[in-house]
Amino acid sequence: LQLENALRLAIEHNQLQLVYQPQLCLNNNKLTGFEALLRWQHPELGFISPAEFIPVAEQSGLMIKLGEWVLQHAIQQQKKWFQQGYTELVMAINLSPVQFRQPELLTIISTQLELAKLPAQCIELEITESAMVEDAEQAIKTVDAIRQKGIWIAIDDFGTGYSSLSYLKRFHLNKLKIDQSFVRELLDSLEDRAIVTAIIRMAQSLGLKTIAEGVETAEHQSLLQQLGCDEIQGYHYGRPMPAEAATAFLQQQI
Ligand code: G
Ligand code: G
Ligand code: MN
Ligand code: NA
Repeated sequence: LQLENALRLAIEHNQLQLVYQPQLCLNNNKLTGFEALLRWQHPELGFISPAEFIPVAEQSGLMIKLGEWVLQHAIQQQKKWFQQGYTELVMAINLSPVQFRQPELLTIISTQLELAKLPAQCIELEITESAMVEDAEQAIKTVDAIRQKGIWIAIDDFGTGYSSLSYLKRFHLNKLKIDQSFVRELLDSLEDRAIVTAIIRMAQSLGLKTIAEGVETAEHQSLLQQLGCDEIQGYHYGRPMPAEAATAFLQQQI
């Protein structure tokens, strides 16, 4: 409850921050965009991880407000970059299951995009498998409505949820984000290599893009490239960084 109240105040008083982690295309070695990630530095409690406060937000009903805050700020940042001429960049935004099931979701996103005068292709939504298992019929409709708008959908933490693979057929998705738990020991573990290889092959056959997360070394990157993975994200290419640092990172690209 203490954390819940603190979070409510933090949202009201703008104490939250978004950081941006770059994503790299392995086919042309170019930056494709950034993932927006929440950060919370509490004046007394110190740094609190989203892994800790997102579940609190989900359980307390704060997630809708927090999710709107994230959408608004990520899209406003994207607008700045778009106006600076980075018109091909994509901003990946995490959606919690509660947000995904919110009936007003598409209206909120459309309004934010219109306010920022951004085309829908400028953002991509990351949802987890767990968002799709409950009420699959409704979830398919939501995914289709998002896709209809021209917004891409990536499945976050792919391979770690409890859902069956049948949803890959039923949902019209764009991208699988291979969870970092499979990437971490990719060089040493035959099992992880087999799993990652299989995910990439399956995605290719289904016409889905792949991005591997948690890529921490050049060796990981080069193996993923050999395996046919489309994109990577991780400390090797770039850490999550505040907007100013992300802008500097952008400007260093050739
Ligand atoms: O950035 P970090 O690894 O600390 O994030 C931990 C977890 O919090 C990840 O699972 C990430 O998806 C989640 N997370 C970070 N930012 C957001 C956000 O804006 N919305 C949602 N729903 N989850 C987020
Ligand atoms: O939304 P998602 O569950 O994908 O969250 C990604 C999380 O992984 C973020 O919290 C981010 O800080 C973290 N992260 C990003 N790159 C790396 C990495 O190379 N190694 C590790 N251990 N964590 C990473
Ligand atoms: Mn994510
Ligand atoms: Na993930």
